[in-house]
Amino acid sequence: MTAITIDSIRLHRVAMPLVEPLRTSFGLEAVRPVVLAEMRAGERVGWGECVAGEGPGYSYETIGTAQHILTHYLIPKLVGQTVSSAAEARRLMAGVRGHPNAKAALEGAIWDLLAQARGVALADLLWERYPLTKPRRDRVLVGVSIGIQPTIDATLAIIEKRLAEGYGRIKLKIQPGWDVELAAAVRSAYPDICLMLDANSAYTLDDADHLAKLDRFNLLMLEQPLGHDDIYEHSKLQPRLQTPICLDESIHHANDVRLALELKACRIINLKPPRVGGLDEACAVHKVCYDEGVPLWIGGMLETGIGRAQNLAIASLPGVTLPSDLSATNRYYAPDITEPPFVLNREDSTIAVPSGVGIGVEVQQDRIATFAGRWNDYFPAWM
Ligand code: SMG
Ligand code: MG
Repeated sequence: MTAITIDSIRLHRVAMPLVEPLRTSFGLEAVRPVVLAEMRAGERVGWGECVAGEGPGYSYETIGTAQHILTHYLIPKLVGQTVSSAAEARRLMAGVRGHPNAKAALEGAIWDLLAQARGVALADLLWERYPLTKPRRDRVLVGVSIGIQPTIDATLAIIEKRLAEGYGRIKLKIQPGWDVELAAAVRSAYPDICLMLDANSAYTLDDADHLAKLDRFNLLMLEQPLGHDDIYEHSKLQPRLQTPICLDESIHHANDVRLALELKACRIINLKPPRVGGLDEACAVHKVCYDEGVPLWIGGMLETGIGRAQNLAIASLPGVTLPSDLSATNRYYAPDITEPPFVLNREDSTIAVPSGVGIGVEVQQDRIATFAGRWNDYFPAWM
């Protein structure tokens, strides 16, 4: 087994302005605060990304908690250690409860280093984690996520633009007051597109009859309608809907998937590696879905090229059967901090999985310096 010795870990804080801000039921993201982990092992450098937001809107983690936990608890546990698998690194970090986004940033850098040490692409290393009989893919099916807009006409205009770019699956963010009418307008303009909705926990079980009105729009799925940490009430909602429920926020590890399936709380799983604590647990979630034949896709957190390369690698696994929230670089950042940019293959709505060793993209240190210089303009409270 190839081992790496972690010599140093340095955090970089970058403020990344989004090309197109994303409004969800929990708030507006216009500039993403990103904490990057640069991990050195001998001559090699591995990179990881922390996706925690500025505030605790999507999950309880924030850029403040992530920096605190990384600096004072996680990094000291890893520096100087020799590991031959991400699972070993996880065991070293296990004394820290929770904080999956912070852990995932470090684990991502470890996977990058392990893949480099083996001389393979990250996607190949992930494929080897559990026995899988089917091969991995070289390109993955992707869709695009569209935030809450001021008007339905504005939404229709963005959908038009995204379809013209070649995206074959459209996801719309919804919230109470911005749901049935929106879906009806979009369906009447586009009767055949692959369409799904994401509520980011904006409803309660009392809204079940209202949510059932969405059934007539032939939606691919309805993502996380109820509580951000709930599985039980989703199991009460799913039988009242024809539309498949997909759980996002509520899934923190493979056993949450097992529980959700046992309770029939959903029919589809959204897997975000940072939400489950990193790529190792992400492989475990993938394995459950692969074995059980449960439809699975990879969610996005507006990652830079570092996190996106890692998400593409896991999206290449054979159990990922639905389009993932992995859009082209130009939908997020101009420029991004990695090269080359990810481009959409418009003929089949796919993006190529990086084939180089490690994460397979080149991190641009000069751009990190530029975006780090903008941190104080946007996030002065988080020095
Ligand atoms: O990375 O393309 C992307 C964003 C996809 O809509 C997206 N993610 O709940 O699934 C989700 C949201 C969370 C984004 S908040 C940063
Ligand atoms: Mg979601």
